[in-house]
Amino acid sequence: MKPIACITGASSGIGEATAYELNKMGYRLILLARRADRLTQVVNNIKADGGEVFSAELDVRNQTAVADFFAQLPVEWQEISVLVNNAGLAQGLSKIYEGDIAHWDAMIDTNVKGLLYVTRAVTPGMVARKSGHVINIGSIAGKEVYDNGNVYCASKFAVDALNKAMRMEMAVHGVRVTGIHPGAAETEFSVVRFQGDEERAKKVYEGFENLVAADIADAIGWVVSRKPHVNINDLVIMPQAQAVAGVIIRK
Ligand code: NDP
Ligand code: 8X3
Repeated sequence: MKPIACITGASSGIGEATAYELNKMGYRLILLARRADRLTQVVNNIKADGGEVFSAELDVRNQTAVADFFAQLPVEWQEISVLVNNAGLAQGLSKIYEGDIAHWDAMIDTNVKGLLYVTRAVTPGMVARKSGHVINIGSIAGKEVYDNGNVYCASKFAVDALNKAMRMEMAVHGVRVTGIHPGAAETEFSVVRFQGDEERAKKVYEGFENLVAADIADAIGWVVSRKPHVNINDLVIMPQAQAVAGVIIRK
């Protein structure tokens, strides 16, 4: 039986690219996201490529829906080997004293609480089977704070802490845990951050060669294919032109 990987936020960007990568590597895929139409496109692409997929429209912020979804998985989809905690977003860029409370709630509820809800539902099986691999998508924003990034950075610092905590607690049960921390990757991330303002989003990636989603998916593929005794703890992956979070060398 082919191993199963579950990817949250698989309807675009890094999650979508990771779905294609892990399909190529022979995983069966559980793909989750809120936008059913976009998820269906990804599922169709994978099926056209001979892959096996179980997908669902799921908002990781809804704890009851998350718990029910995993509790009700068909038996042949229950043994998840790889969990990619990828669903996440930034909302806005502003001083903390001018911040939008709804943006803060969305980031904390998705990036921190959503990741926890999914992890709580999936990892008991890994612990019981004494095997599995959790990949947490953090960010360079979880390693360095940048101007106006405050709450997004805080949410990703929390992911960094949870990644370390998971590894500490699950190593004894044979479960691997890896944090992947990208710098600027052109996905729908900035369009979402700027509430659909595509012009503003495009400017973020002007004048340098940004990362693309496939660069991160490639790293995830490498991480999960190491020998079982090897755990890649943490990968910080940056565009060559981005020296630190807030410094991009533009031509
Ligand atoms: P995208 O906006 O392209 O993808 C985000 C994905 O997350 C979408 O599939 C979206 O699906 C999903 N998502 C968002 N909120 C929820 C939710 N409540 N429930 C379920 N799924 C959700 O951006 P990226 O691919 O860039 O982002 C993926 C991850 O990478 C995020 O955690 C982001 O913080 C992180 N990251 C991105 C970087 C970048 O520069 N792009 C750099 C560092 C980290 P839907 O809207 O359909 O629910
Ligand atoms: C995304 C990286 O630096 O664009 O997490 O906020 S950054």
